[in-house]
Amino acid sequence: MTALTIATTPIAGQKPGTSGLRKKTPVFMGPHYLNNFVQAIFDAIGGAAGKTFVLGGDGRYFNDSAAQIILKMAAANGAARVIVGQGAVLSTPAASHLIRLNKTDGGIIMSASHNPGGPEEDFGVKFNMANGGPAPEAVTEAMFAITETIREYRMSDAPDIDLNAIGRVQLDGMVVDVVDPVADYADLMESLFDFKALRAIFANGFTMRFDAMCAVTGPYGIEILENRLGAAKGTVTHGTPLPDFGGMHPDPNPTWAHELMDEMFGADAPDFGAASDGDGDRNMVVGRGIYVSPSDSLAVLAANAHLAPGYARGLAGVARSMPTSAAADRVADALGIGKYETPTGWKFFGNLLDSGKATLCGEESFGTGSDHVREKDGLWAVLLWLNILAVRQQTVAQIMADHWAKYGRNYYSRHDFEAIATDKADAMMAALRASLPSLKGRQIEGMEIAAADDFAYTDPVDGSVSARQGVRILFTDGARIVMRLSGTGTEGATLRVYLERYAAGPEGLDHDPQQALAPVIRAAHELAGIEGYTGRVTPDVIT
Ligand code: VG1
Ligand code: CO
Repeated sequence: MTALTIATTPIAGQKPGTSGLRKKTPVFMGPHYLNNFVQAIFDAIGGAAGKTFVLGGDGRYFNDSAAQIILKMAAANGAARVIVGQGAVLSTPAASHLIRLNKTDGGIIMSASHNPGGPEEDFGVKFNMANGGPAPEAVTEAMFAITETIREYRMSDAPDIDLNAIGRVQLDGMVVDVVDPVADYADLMESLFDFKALRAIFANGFTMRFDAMCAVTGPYGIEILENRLGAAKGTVTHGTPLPDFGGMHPDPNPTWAHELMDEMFGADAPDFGAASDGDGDRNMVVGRGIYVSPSDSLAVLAANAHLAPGYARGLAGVARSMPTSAAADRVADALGIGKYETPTGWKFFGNLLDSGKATLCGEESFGTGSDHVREKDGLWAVLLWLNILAVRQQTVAQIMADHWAKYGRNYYSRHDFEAIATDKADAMMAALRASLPSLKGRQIEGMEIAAADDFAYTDPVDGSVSARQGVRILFTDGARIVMRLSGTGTEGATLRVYLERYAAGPEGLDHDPQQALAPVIRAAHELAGIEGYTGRVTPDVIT
């Protein structure tokens, strides 16, 4: 067995987006494509020699062969040891946990997350640092720069190893530890939540549906909910991970998790419903007859986290991405704790979590997490909700009503316009950005614009600045429009329009969000000229 040095040439477009490099699977499977990017990862972090990494993915098509390539490249680059989930599978939060638990130098996660999988769908790779969190912008930019000049990569010619057998093997001088992907993660959950109380509610007839969407959380959900907590067999649906997610779009929102929505709004709905995404870091929470928006979920979790043993000491602070509603800010203010507003993408929470400024973080895109790992964590959010339900002995609908009565309600929705021609989307955003300086004071739909800008973030820990993170239009009554282009899509451009309007109560807290937001939606279309630039009027996905 030899470590070979293989000549290559740069491949255009290997620029990581919001969360790693995502491309169509055939692109990733093309000659040298994965190899160039993996070499760039190792080079960008100062080489792999003597280091230990974690490796796993969400099990989508190409996951297994990609793992063999990455292992052989790690070996040829001199890595000492790689910890791999059995079958090359790890949920993103479980990978983050293993990086931290084993004090490794980082990890490679193979996933395109909520994007569909399969031979013609999407694949992705990202690197997480020793803190367990996604590489910050400075590191992903270094990777991209290396892909633009790369001339060679190193890879062992050793044969494939058996990733299905748990245990230790050698690969060209490197140790490979194949581990149970679920056990350590399940233990971590047991250390944070009151499993005794949760077992008691299930024993007393509490019912739940967890839709794993044929993605990575199936085995995690079955082990934790059914085996450890005693929820009825069949509580977890779509629990067998499939390389193409059974043809489903593994994105837990009302559109793509419609089976769960139908059940939760039907006769005989369970008490609680939830779903997770391709790689297990997202969550959708639904009560019987009530959908909980992710922004509201973050606020409710922040207000009630102290009811779970892992957070009994209270929270240091709450962080949310800029497009996420301000509902969590109201809770932070009431608790007298810190609140932070970051750009979209979990990598921006890392410093706040590492420095102890924030304990809970969340995004409007069905992501919530805490300082237990450095990724958002779908099952964690579900378990925290369960713990809160067990202590409060109320329904989800009652908890939401109480929350809005106390804090008021931030009506919120996101409208996505997918696969727009990139030049049209860029032209629209450019015109919108150019109009920002003239918007202040303008009246529209009976509202007055108080401010308009392009969000820039200065990290309070390391001082790094991230500019152009999304256009914000703020109204004097607290309403808000945010617009940005997606950094995770693989086809054309996706325009995300984030809409928010605050109702203080006590009246008007139970409207349909789309109706409550109607003037804000009309204002967004008019201010950006969405139809004129893109030809689109109706969003593809509303969450
Ligand atoms: C989207 C979400 C963002 C999230 C990212 C990764 O990014 O909006 O909040 O952090 O996906 O989530 P974008 O750039 O497409 O808006 V995951 O679960 O796909 O890793
Ligand atoms: Co995900």
